[in-house]
Amino acid sequence: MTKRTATIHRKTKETEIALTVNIDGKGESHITTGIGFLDHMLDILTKHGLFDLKLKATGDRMVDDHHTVEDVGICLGLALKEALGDKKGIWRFSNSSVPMQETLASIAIDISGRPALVYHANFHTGKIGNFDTELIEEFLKAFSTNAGINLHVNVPYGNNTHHIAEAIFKGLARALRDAVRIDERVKDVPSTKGML
Ligand SMILES: [Mn+2]
Repeated sequence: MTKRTATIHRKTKETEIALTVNIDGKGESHITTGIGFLDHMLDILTKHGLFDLKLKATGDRMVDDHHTVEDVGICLGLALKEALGDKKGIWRFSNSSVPMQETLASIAIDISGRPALVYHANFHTGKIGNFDTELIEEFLKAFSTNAGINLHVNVPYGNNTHHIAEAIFKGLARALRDAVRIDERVKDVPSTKGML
C-alpha cells in the first residue's frame, strides 16, 4: 500500500504552521501550538484516530487564539485530503457516539469531497480555562472545508464544557479512524460517480 502521509507548510502574516500526518499511524503525536487546550484536543484526535501527527504552530496570539486555531484546522484538513490521495478503497462513511461522563457526542462523517459542517453543540460557558469555546466550531469548519468532508456534530446533552469538547474530539477521532480505513474488497473509489 502506498504511504498515506502528507506534509503541509503554511505561512501567513498571522500564523506559521508546519505539520506532517500519517493516517495509518499508531497515534503518536508531537504537537506544539502554544495553546494548551488545542494541544490536548489534537492529542486526543491522534491517539484515538490512530494518526501520527507532528505539528508546530506559531501565531499572533497577542491578538487572541482565533487565527492559530483556525489555521491549524485549515492545515490539518489539507493534510488529510492530501494523505487520502485518490481515496480508493476507503470506508468513506462513519459515525461514532462517544460518552464522556454526563456528556454524549455523536459524530457522523462522509469523506465525500463536498465540504459541509453541521454543528449542534451548546457550551454552558464561553471559556474552558483560557480557551474560547466558540473556537471549536471555527476549528471544525476550517478542518471540514479544507479536508473536503461532510461533518455532523451533535451533542444532545452534556454539562461540563471540558467534557463536551473532549467528547467531540474523541468522536471525531473514532469516526475518522473508520472512514479512512481501506476495505480490500473495494477496488475503486466508493462512489457510483466513480470519483470523490
Ligand atoms: Mn481532558
